Amino acid sequence: MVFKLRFNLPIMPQKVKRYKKIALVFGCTGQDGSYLTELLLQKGYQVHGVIRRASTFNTGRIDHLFQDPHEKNLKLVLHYGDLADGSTIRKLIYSIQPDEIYNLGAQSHVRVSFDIPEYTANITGLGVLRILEAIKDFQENGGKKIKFYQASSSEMFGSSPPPQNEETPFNPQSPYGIAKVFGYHITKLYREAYGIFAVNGILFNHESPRRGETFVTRKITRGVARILAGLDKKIYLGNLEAKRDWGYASEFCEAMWLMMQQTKPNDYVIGTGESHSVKEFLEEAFRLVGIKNWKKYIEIDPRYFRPKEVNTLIADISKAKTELKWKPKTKFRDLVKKMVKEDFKNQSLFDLAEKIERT
Ligand code: NDP
Ligand code: GDR
Repeated sequence: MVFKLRFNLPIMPQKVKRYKKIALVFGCTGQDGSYLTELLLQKGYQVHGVIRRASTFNTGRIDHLFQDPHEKNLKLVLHYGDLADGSTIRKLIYSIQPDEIYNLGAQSHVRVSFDIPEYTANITGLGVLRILEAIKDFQENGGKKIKFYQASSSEMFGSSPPPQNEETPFNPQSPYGIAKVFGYHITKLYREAYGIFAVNGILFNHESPRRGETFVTRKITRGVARILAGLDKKIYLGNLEAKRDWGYASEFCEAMWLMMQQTKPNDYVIGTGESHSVKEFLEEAFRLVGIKNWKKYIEIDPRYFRPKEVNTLIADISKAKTELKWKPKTKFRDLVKKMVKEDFKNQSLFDLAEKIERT
């Protein structure tokens, strides 16, 4: 039977299920999206990823997972879409009928959100509502239950003193943080008002060799590698005093999946419980290559200061430890090492990369 709907989109009967579950991932080309897609494929899911049309290739982080669309029984299927485009989001949900939707898509750069606040609010904030509305509509019209994960952020806590947990008040300090607070509340509202299985993962900073090159950790590890390769003389940075709770992205994606496997939907803080300053990150990255006087390679450029800063973030992950049985494994020093090593390989500094591995 085919149900006709007010938006004229039919809910087609489900095809024979070949996969354990079907997931739809917004932001599959990002740092987290790539790790999550890997994880879901390993778990036997069919993954549908939403990619943005761009004039250059933007799938570098998932190229190793790519399958020729002409193959049969595709495990990874890519679709064009955009969080600004509600009608396509709706179409994707009706045609794919996923069991789980992960929204990792966002204009995710805090500093840039001061330059493009309206766009950030539209994508990072309203984008969440567009997905939730489509899920609500789908379910109200006889579609199956779909679980929803929202990538919420420690930036929502902003100036609230650490440690921060699920009960800490939000005091966001950027258009990005404010857009994420909207995403958080709208997710909670759709859970409570419409009974949708919708969860917020409130994730603290998490990094990896796949981290975007303009976020501070990757800027530093890439910068050190480029200096050692003779390509650059300095790294230009902003506020070195800010403290962040930095974890390893791949492990954090496991926490996302765990949240979606609980019997009841809930919100969870995910982090390491340890905080380090940008300065400490610099010290550690340069220490790995035997440079003590790192200051001579750093120049402060005011353009990287933010109109308002978040000083210190430290996660209290008691709830996730108890209920999800999740805890971080990678310590700060190992994270820096992992990132520096990969950036050395990217600059073809293989001997140095090996040396770092042995330290
Ligand atoms: P990235 O910036 O690496 O990835 C963001 C993803 O969103 C990319 O796939 C990007 O596509 C996509 N995207 C951007 N704009 C749009 C749009 N208009 N429509 C559809 N997709 C879009 O972020 P991370 O992987 O680091 O983070 C994942 C999510 O988690 C984000 O929502 C981020 O705000 C949030 N978060 C991240 C934390 C972190 O420390 N990494 C901590 C807490 C929350 P494209 O590749 O084409 O640019
Ligand atoms: P953040 O990460 O703003 O915490 O957001 P980012 O790496 O951009 O900044 C961390 C801290 O470093 C300081 N800093 C600089 N930052 C950048 N990007 N570039 C610089 O040159 C520089 N110099 C100093 C910043 O001022 C800041 O204090 C990240 C993103 O992934 C968000 O999407 C996510 O929600 C939060 O983490 C949790």
